[in-house]
Amino acid sequence: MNSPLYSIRMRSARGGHHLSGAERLGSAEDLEQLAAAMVRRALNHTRGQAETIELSLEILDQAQVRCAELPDLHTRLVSDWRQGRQAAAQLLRQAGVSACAVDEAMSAIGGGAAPDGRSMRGAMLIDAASGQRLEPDRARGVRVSRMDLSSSARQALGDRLQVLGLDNDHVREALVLAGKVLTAPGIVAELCWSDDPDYSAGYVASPQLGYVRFPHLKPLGEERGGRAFFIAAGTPDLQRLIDYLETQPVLFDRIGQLHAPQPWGE
Ligand code: WAQ
Ligand code: MG
Repeated sequence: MNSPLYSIRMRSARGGHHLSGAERLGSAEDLEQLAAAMVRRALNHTRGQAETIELSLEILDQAQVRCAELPDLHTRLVSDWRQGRQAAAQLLRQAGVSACAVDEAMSAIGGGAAPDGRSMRGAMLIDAASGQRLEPDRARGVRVSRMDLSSSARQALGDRLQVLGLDNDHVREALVLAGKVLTAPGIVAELCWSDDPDYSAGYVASPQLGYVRFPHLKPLGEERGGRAFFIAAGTPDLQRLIDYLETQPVLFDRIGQLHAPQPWGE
């Protein structure tokens, strides 16, 4: 019998504004180390040193934990963020997102999707056909949590990412988050780029395309980033989708294929 899993979540803020967050799963003996790493991270963040750090830990109902496989990872090389956004838009269209929904997502993330013009704490939900924003709270958005890699999958992923020069927190965490989003009912695709000023990469993910990263989706130094989850038109129960994204525990115990970078347009 495996030892019970806990969810551990962190959010940090400075001057009343969200700085960073993190979410992991671990057994009781992992929790001290995970908490210490989260605190260290909040105090050494490129967006500033945290003034408040909230940690929340809770045991999960083991029967609820769903096991899953990570999406395949691709890197498409683009020369700058403008070409990156064009390429990302093209993939989103291919995944079934309408042109107006793509435009809505790109301009919202690029301009700061929260009402104060900053980054949101979580993700937007966007109707993939109409482009309408559906998340109930435009500052908070929807925070995906309660997902992680099993220890053997973490090891395997680290080994494979290292070969590609991609073994960093951004890639690991984004792949796991996108992986959980793709298991949710009614998700057509996801678009993301980081809100960290020193990290310009982002990705498009969809059930057919997998996780497709672009080294540039924004200029370096830019702090506006975010996420958009595109929802199939007419998804009947939005609240059920939000509950799934926020609370359903998902443990990735298998990794997908990790492909070497390829120039966009080939
Ligand atoms: N749930 C929903 N939205 C989130 C979450 C979450 N758990 N965490 C962050 N966000 C949203 C929020 O609006 C942030 O401003 C935005 O995403 C970016 O978060 O392959 O580092 O943690 O090289 O800065 C993607 C590319 C990196 C990785 C993404 O995101 C790669 C990244 P960040
Ligand atoms: Mg960030």
